[in-house]
Amino acid sequence: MLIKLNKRSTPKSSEITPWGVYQKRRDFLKTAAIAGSIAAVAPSLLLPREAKASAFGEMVTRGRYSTDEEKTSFDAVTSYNNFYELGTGKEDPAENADKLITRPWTVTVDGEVGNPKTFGIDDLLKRYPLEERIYRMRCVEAWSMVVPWIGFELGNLLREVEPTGKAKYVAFETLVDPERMPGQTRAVLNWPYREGLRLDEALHPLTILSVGIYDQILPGQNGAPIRLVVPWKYGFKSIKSIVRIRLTETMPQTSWNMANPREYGFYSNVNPEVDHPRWSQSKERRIGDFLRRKTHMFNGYDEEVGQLYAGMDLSKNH
Ligand SMILES: Nc1nc2c(c(=O)[nH]1)N[C@H]1C(S)=C(S)[C@@H](COP(=O)(O)O)O[C@H]1N2
Ligand SMILES: [Mo]
Repeated sequence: MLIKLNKRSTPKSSEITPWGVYQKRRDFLKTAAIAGSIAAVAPSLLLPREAKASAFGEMVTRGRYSTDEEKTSFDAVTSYNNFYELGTGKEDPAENADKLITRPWTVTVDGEVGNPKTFGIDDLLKRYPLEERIYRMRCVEAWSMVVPWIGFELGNLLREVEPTGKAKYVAFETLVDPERMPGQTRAVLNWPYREGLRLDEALHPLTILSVGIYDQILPGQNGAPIRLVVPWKYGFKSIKSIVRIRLTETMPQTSWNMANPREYGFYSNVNPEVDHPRWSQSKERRIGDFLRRKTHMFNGYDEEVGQLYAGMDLSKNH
């Protein structure tokens, strides 16, 4: 069986049809691939190696950069969340996730690009190669998780819209719709939730747009239908339920920086040496563990991303 959906992430009826259609398309592609092999094309060239079954069909490959650390349980990843649009408590997002209807859904990519586009979500789900990336994630609140994301490199999407020579940053926005996002009836943050990256950070191959976890479509509480994942930055940079991506010449505003610039900077790289004004960042508690562990520079991804910040004072650019 290809579609294994946990009860928590069971899609609304509005999602079942597109997924059913999508699944049939995948099955068709597989059949076509096998037919192709009869016409003397090696099947290994058509089907990815290490492909595994998931809600996405057998098209997801184990990506590079995955950690082999023990994964945080599906239950913990989907029941202990920060997602203020669905409530400020850790258990609110799972409770309110059924309100977040994700069809129809579009993502507009515009700004300093030669080829601005609006993508339908079902197109985006099959447009680029999907990979499983098992990443360490660390929240500024000093807890961490290891999450098997399914997604694709943000760079694939950005290259397709052809950034102009002026593009230096990428700004992201979450949906605004108090009916689907009941937390937006309160002004706890300035909606829409906004985040931003420098263009070179956005183009780094570690930076992905995620559409699933644990072989399943992304549950609402984790940012359905599509969210950013930037594993060397504090969790809040990984913006959920994205509807707009805009390339800009100047540094974009971000929700947490607007709310409290002293506590949250634009870069927000995981850095055990630069404490949050109200607490230390040198240690973290992995969800499920009892004892705290050391926090590593750039969340342990320093070899991959350290160069991006050569010559920058990271206590000023925190
Ligand atoms: N739109 C939106 N994105 C968001 C948030 C939010 O409140 N709204 N919270 C952030 C924070 S603080 C964290 S730690 C991560 C949590 O992601 P997870 O629930 O999938 O672990 O989402 C981030 N993305
Ligand atoms: Mo966070």
